[in-house]
Amino acid sequence: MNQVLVAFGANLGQPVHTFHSALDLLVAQEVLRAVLCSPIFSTPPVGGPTDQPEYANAVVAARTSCGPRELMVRLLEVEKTFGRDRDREIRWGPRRLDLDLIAFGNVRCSVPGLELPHPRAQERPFVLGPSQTLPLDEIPLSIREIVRSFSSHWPKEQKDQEVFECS
Ligand code: PH2
Ligand code: MG
Ligand code: MG
Repeated sequence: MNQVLVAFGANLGQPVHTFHSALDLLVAQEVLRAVLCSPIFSTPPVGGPTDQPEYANAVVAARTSCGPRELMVRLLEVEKTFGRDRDREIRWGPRRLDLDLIAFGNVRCSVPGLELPHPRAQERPFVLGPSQTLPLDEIPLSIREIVRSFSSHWPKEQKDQEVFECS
């Protein structure tokens, strides 16, 4: 079983409801097991149009028997199931569900369609802040040190933006 970290993001529709339903589906499909969820936070948009709504963001640490590429494919399918339409959206613009594979065990790779750990994770407070709420030994090794050393930079005002406790 591989240890993985998946980031959830959304700022259209009902993000909290979408996160719960998408996670339920991934567990029902046995794509993710033994899941641990961060709280869901409300975060200001980073990049993209400045007038887009705030995002809901959370991370899930889990185990998977999928390989990295299969897991990516399964995440993309679930994004689609919950109304993501990549043909009609703009880069870093509003979306119904974004599921980013942040890290997969100790895997480091950079090939088209698969970069691990996620190349922008280390500059994204909306990924590292929620990750820092989980036990460090549940965070995949390839990103653990980045999550650990980020703890002091997660702004207090964003910590206070917790919108829903995941159960
Ligand atoms: N995702 C992006 C671009 N900007 N900003 C926030 N706050 N949260 C996100 O999930 C997010 C973003 C591209 O995937
Ligand atoms: Mg993303
Ligand atoms: Mg994405």
